[in-house]
Amino acid sequence: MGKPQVDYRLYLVTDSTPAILGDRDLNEVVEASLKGGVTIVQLREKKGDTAEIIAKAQKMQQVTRKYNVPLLINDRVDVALAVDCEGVHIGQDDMELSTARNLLGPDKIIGVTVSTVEEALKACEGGADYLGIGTVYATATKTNTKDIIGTAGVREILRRIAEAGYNTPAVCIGGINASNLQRVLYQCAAPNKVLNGVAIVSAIMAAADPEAATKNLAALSRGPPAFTLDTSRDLSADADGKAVIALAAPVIRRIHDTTPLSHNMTNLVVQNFAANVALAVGASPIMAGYGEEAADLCKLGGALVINMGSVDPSGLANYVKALKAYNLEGRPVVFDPVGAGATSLRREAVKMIMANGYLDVIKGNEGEIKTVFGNSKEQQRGVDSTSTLDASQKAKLVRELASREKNVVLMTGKTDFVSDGVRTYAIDNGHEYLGMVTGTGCTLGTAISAAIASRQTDRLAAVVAAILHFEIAAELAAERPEVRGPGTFVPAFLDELYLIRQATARNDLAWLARA
Ligand code: 3NM
Ligand code: MG
Repeated sequence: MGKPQVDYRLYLVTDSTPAILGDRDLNEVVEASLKGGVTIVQLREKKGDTAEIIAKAQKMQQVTRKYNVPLLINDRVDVALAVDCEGVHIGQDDMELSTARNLLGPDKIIGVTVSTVEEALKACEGGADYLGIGTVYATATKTNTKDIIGTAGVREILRRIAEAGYNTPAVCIGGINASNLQRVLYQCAAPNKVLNGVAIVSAIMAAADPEAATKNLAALSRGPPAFTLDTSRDLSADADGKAVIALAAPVIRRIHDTTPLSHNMTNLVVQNFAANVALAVGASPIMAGYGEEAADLCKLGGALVINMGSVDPSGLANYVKALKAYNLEGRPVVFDPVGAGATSLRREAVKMIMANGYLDVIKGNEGEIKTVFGNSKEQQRGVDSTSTLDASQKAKLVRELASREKNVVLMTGKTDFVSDGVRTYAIDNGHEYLGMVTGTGCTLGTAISAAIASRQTDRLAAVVAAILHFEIAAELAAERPEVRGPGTFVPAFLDELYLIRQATARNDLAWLARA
């Protein structure tokens, strides 16, 4: 007979607890999901007598057979044997894979939950038919999970098993829903191995209309994510940067015309300055650090800045809440990992933030970007930047991080390096006064948020526009006769940000000749 060919694309894991299923009938919800396009079903019953679970499995099998979709049983090899369904899914605390295989024989499907590279390699070696990798994002459905590994953790597992020569199919699980499904598939992809699908509980089981929810998820799992269309490949040969510079004026004009919301969760030092920079570039600032508020604010068409300059544990919880709200709404997020390597709390914060959502832009100095990349063993001093990399190493680092995160990465410094993983630009504009005033790096994050909130197409071009606007304003301000140092520089800088915007709105682009 042999093993059935399995399509893992949209994997339903059932949950009959009242919090998820409500008062609906389990089989009716499963049938609706099958109509909607679920490709494999796992019956997951954590409570109940054996006879009861067997009865549930038999009933469910009538439905899955009707749709010709495999049925697996969570944990319970005995139940799978009793009903002769297609296989089981076992966790790390369940029966050994080899024992399950001996009991079930070669033709049954055995999936294994893994959350580390070691567990994954062991499962592949032991002949698992597929891996369930998780937990991707924190989820209310399962709170006793071992580890939140984020898309970066999934990608690392895929990369390592492929390197070891295994082609075992894999799905990921934990917090996947319609708002993040495409990002998850996209971000989890390693250069040598992609995910075969996603496993979902609540986004289907708890949906008001499970069939419609599944249809939507199935469609999303097929199409390319909208945000990838954002990277215009026709700029990939833009070696001298002319094409990207030409996009700066439309970006700035659009901020001017649309006044996007710039929602800042930022540090104590720069609140006022960042709000003034937002106003000067034509955005509407709100400084709101309370995570619950993000559920409303994310609906206003703006972008979020998470600047962890004054992070503490409650602040971190707020960032994660806001990040999820913006991700859910599909609105952009700028992450400024201030002082990322300086303390263990900050390193933990970077990990938590990166594991809990998608960041459209990551900006930081060399030390911060190194920490985000994960290869920095040196402890940063305060939040000042120290430099050890040469220009080509910096370009390589931002390109690799952007390519890994599928986003835009900006490393600030005397020369800024910015990349979307394909195109990488070095920008030499700016003035030393920017380094003598506190919060200029942070407020650049605010300017970037305005640009990506109002961008129409190219995300990298929007970031470059914000950098040019900001740094050329600094040059023009520093050259003013009344500016004699960092103190007089600040008001002149705000003026120049404003004047550049006004000039650009009139299509006077003389300032851009400095780019
Ligand atoms: N296993 P939802 S997370 C059943 O990490 C399960 O192994 C997990 O539920 C793991 O799709 C999880 O509602 C629950 O987030 C996933
Ligand atoms: Mg289990």
